[in-house]
Order: sequence, then structure tokens, then C-alpha cells
Amino acid sequence: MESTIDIKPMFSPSLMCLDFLEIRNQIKVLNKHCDMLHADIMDGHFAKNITLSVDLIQAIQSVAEIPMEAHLMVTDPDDYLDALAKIGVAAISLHAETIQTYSYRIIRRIKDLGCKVGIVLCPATPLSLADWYLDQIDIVTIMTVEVGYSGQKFIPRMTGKIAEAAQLRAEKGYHYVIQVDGAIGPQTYRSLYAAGARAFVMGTSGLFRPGVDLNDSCLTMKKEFTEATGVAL
Ligand code: S6P
Ligand code: MG
Repeated sequence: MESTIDIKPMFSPSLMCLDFLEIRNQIKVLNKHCDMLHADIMDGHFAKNITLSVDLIQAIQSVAEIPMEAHLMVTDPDDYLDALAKIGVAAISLHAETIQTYSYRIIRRIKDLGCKVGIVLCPATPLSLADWYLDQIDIVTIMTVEVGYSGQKFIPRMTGKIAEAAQLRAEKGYHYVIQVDGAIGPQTYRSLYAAGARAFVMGTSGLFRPGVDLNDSCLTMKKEFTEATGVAL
């Protein structure tokens, strides 16, 4: 198991923040600069919004050259697994709040479909909710805003949960990468990286800036990350 400190920072742009009139050209840019694409799926119930559909993700997937992660903010994640695996997503991330009565079964099912498994925790959900299956998880995502919307305010207390996940990973020899989602940018890189986050979901706070060319914005994102953390990219 690689120590957290040795994991190279990864950037995962949130596709709900794309300019939907320019999707193809933006994906070409993201292919060059980023590590993974982050596809938020909501059902209007678990998260009170609707964002990307499986059909739209499939269209994006056809021009993507980097892996795709689906972040399922839905009450019944089981309903989406076959369709997502069929279009070739690399990882499926489930909210711990939605799988408590069948965690082992759904984790097994995702692995059998050939995908990596992620677990996501809302800000008020303790890491201990996922305690009994963390050994099987590839990506632990700590939400640093509430689910549903881009452009929210960062919740500083979440750095404590990230540090807890990093400590547990080291103590137990777990292999998951710690990802953060929500208001990630120049104001938050330093504390998140120091706490142990290594994958960064990028939205309006650090990447998608109205009126700024996306290629320039990707270069700025990496420059700002290096300035904040001292980590060369
Ligand atoms: C929220 C979703 C996120 C957002 C991202 C937006 O439900 O899971 O992935 O798209 O947080 O980033 P920002 O920088 O606008 O908060
Ligand atoms: Mg997300």
C-alpha cells in the first residue's frame, strides 16, 4: 500500500460545471490536463437537483480519454450500476447514507461489473458509518459542501474528517485514495492537502471560471495548487 504522502495529486473536473454549449471542445482540453472526469448524477430526491443523465455521460464518455467516475447522489444507486458499467465508467461512487442495508452486496456487484468502488460522505456523516467496509474501497470522498449544487461555501471542519480518513488508512493499511468534493480552489488546497486529500474535484471555485479560456484555467489551477502546497506538478 502506497503511503498517502507518496500519492500524486489528481484533478477531477466536475462535469456539471461545463458550459453545455461547448462540451466536446472542453472535454478535449480536460483530456490533456486532468486525471479523471467527475460525473454527478442526482435524482431530485437524495439531492434536490437534477444534473447529468446517463445518456449525456455516455456522449461525453465517447470523447473522453481519461477515466470517468460517476458520483451517485440518488436514493437507489443499484438502479444505475448496469447502465454505467455498460458505458464504461471506471469508478462508481456511492453515498454511504444510501447503502447501509446492503453495502456488502452493492460493493461486490460494482466490482463484478469491473469498476472501482468509491464511497462518499455528506458533511454531517461520520467516517465510522463506512467503517465495516472501508477495506474494500478504492476512493473515499469527503464532501466539503452539501450535495446538490456547485458554488457553495467550503465547510472548514471537514479537514478533521479527511485527517481521520488518512490516519485510519495508515493504521489499517487500507488502499483508498482520499478525494474532496466542494469549493476546492486556491483558498482550500493547502489545508486539504495537508490533511491527506490527494484527489480534487474541481468546479467553479478552482477551474470553471466564466469568461476564462478553459486551457488557461487548467494551467492556472495547477500553478495555484503548487503555490499553495509546494507540490510540483
Ligand atoms: C455537488 C457535486 C459536486 C459539485 C462541485 C462543484 O453535489 O457533487 O461535484 O459539482 O462541488 O464545485 P464548486 O467549486 O462549484 O463547489
Ligand atoms: Mg460530486
